[in-house]
Amino acid sequence: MLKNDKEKEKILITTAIDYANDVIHIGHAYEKILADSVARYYRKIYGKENVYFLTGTDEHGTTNYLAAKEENMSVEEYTRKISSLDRKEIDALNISYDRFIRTTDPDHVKTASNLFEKALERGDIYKAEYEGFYCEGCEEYKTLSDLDEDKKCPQHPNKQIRLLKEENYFLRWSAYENALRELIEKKDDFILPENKKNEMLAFLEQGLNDIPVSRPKYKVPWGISVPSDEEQIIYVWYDALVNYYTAAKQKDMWNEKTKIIHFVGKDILRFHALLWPVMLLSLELPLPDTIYAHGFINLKGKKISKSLGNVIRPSDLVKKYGVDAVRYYFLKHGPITEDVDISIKHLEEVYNADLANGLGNTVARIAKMAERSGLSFEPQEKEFVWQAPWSAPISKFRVDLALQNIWRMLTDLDKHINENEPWAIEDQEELKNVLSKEVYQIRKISLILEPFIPSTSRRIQEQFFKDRIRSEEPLFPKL
Ligand code: ME8
Repeated sequence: MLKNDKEKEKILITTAIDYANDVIHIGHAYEKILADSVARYYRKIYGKENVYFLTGTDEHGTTNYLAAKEENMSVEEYTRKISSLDRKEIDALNISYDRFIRTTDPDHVKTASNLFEKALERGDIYKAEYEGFYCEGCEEYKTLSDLDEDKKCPQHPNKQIRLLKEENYFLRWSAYENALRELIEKKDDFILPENKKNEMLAFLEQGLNDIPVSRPKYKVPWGISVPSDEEQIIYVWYDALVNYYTAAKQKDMWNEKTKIIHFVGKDILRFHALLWPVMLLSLELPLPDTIYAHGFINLKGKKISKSLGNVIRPSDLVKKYGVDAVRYYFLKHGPITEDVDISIKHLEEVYNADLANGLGNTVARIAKMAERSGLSFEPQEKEFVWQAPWSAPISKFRVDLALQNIWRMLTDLDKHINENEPWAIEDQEELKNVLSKEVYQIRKISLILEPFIPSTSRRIQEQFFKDRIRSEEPLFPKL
């Protein structure tokens, strides 16, 4: 067994929950595909019932409120609509979530207000006045050094920065500075990839000030009220982060027996690595095991955004190339560690090289030779080789490297075919011997492909796990 693969009984895998201000694009979708492949992989190791995979929508706060206003819709109606369109997008990608949580779900509203009240009772949340620069895009107060020369947020240059002076509830963030530093420095794999850890430590070096965790209702009318103070709304990040706990608690999965893994984009690592642990520490709740921060998908060097008009919806790609081609492309070439620039041209090149030629061609060759031989190939046990060298990189969530290993296995298989030339073997016993090895290997590969390209994996299994193997339609017709 590989290190770290089964040190706990259960596993909880989450993605960030997307703002319901607009339907998700392929950037958001990348995170879902990545987390989905990891969840599917771990279901094989831990058993289906011991893995819980959570995704959803983040529906409160100014971002969503203003988007609804712009569309002249009530915010309830608007966020319901976007949330359901998001869900269609991720369903198109065959994402096997166990729950799609909405922060407007009654159980979440209750949990978020309960946790807030508890922290208030314990004295880790207190009321005071605050003055500062607020970015409604980030839903966060900024210091002057966070802003660029003309006092705009570098992430949201189109949004106005507001100077706010208001009464808020504050979280005693500063009291946890040392605890956070120790956590980040000492806890193995707490922040991955490794280089992101230093970014968080550098942030801590600047020192932490207590931060507001509520906004006055007359300014932000859309959110969860502070139960003991109806004039205040819980800060959207405090509310949103609690979603993980809301869902996991119900399944008895927010505890020391469960390995908790959050997948997030690099822009929100800070909230997950520095704010969320403090919220949990202040309530004496268990901490996540890993926060994995991936990079950004860009198009022609530019951030994907509605205002730039370069948004691509996952479902449109799926319609054109098929779900597994889209999953494969992003898993193999997505921003797992650094930002990547993607293009339709590159997607099509990868499709032809790795899927039509690589996998598709090898499967077709073996099926054709097995059919022609007239021989029978008794199916092996569908026993999965999960903890083999090919899967080692998954313990650090490097699914791209795992796929590289699987494609190396395919190349070796092709080499085996070319070197043994089964089409030229006349001796039936020898032919059976050579082809059996190849059939065995493609069956094995079909099984290990399941977490990444589940529909294709199933198609190959249906074709090969029988005595008489037949040629079928190509898995990935050439473009
Ligand atoms: O941040 N490439 O929501 P969000 C890769 N609601 N990932 C991208 C991306 C891109 N081009 N664009 C966005 C929020 N993402 C909060 C999260 S969690 C408790 C609350 C990723 O809709 C982004 O990094 O702005 C984040 O992980 C996720 O999509 C949702 O972004």
